[in-house]
Amino acid sequence: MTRTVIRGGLVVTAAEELNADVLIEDERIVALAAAGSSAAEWTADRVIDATGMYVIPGGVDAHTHMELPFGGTSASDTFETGTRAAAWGGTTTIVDFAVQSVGASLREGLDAWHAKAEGNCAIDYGFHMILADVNDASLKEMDLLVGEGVTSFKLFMAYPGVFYSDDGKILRAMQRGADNGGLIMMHAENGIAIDVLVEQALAAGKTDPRYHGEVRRELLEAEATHRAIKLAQVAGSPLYVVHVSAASAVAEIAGARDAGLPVFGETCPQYLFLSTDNLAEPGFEGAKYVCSTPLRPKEHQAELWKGLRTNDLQVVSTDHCPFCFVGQKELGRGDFSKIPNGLPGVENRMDLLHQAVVDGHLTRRRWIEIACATPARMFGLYPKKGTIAPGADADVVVYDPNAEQTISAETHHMNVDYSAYEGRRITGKVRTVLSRGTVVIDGDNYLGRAGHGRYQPRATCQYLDR
Ligand code: DUC
Ligand code: ZN
Ligand code: ZN
Ligand code: ZN
Repeated sequence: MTRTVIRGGLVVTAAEELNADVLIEDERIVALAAAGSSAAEWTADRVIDATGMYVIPGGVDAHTHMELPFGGTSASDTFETGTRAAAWGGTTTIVDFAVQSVGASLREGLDAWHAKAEGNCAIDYGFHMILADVNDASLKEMDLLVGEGVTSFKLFMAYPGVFYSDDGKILRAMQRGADNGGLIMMHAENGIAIDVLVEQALAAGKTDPRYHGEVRRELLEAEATHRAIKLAQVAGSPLYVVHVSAASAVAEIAGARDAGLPVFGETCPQYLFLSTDNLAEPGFEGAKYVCSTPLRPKEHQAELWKGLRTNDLQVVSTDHCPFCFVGQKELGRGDFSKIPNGLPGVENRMDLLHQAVVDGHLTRRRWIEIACATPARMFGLYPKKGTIAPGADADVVVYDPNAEQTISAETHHMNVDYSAYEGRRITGKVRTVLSRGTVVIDGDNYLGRAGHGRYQPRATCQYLDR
């Protein structure tokens, strides 16, 4: 048995902050004790000095797309490179999206994603399932997947002809989820209307990246969010709206919650820190910021921060889906609709949200709540993941709140040739990362390995009685 003690730090969880030492035996946290109490007698094989540091749970990023095939290419981070970058950024669990292909079973999709991930991940991982072909057989398969720990299912109101489901299919999947405990996650944008606007924009010669933001109208995010909420209400199903970017969509979610409905909302760092100003950068630079839902005008940011503070939004995940500028984003030169959708971010989330603490948008505990504890609870991983407590996995980050760093593609570890946050100054930096008791990041050294990360079957959403 290996005993590790983390001494002298400020332990921050979603629930409390305390000056405490943390005792780890092998893969688990076994005790916390106030500095100078019984902790003084703990013997250890390894002592990590956390004086002046925060000791926080490893981040849980509940929305990533490693190796996602999209728009004729594939997201540039593999499970190996993407999970290693996540570790560098203080994230110790990801929940990635396995994809059902049209005409194929859920099982085939899930098996394919297991094959991509197994033996390659630096940190622990689980899967959601994208339902791209809702039919009698795939609805039945949902029950089986819930039984084996794939307890959430993403549906798309966007991308006709690719992932899109019509309202009837959505309703049927929601009814099934209401029955089997699977949480329905929704990409809420009216893709049918958007495709008309895309065609009209291109016909009018509007081909630059900034038109991606213009055709994906805020109204069409709000409308789809509203419709998804009503469909979920009809089905008696909870609903988790992914990557919320529009203030009016936040209002729809807040209204539903105020009415007592089990509706949850996620936003992402790109919507909190970037805007349509980035999409309008000169030349083809804006392509770096093409994702869906799209970036919005700056005014929306205040509403997203407010939603996070009032708990109308509960989770910040990245929707990490990187495409290199050279050779991938460039596929859309002369036609914004051919720019692969997605931004890199899995490595930056914990730091950006710490910057939000420094800037006064969030409290320290809320930082941990939206980035660790709530995503773990939402997706059935708590308290194994998302907190620092006896019995929890020893996924622990020693975080230096005073270190200064500058985000840059020159120094990041994601397999992508640009950073969406290039040049941004951050106060705060990851110092040490443990994944199930193993030190994977020690200062400037990577000590992890592909294959350390283990598949995590998940319970159903822990905010709902079952
Ligand atoms: N949005 C993105 O930006 N990328 C992948 C899929 C999605 O819905
Ligand atoms: Zn989406
Ligand atoms: Zn409210
Ligand atoms: Zn996504």
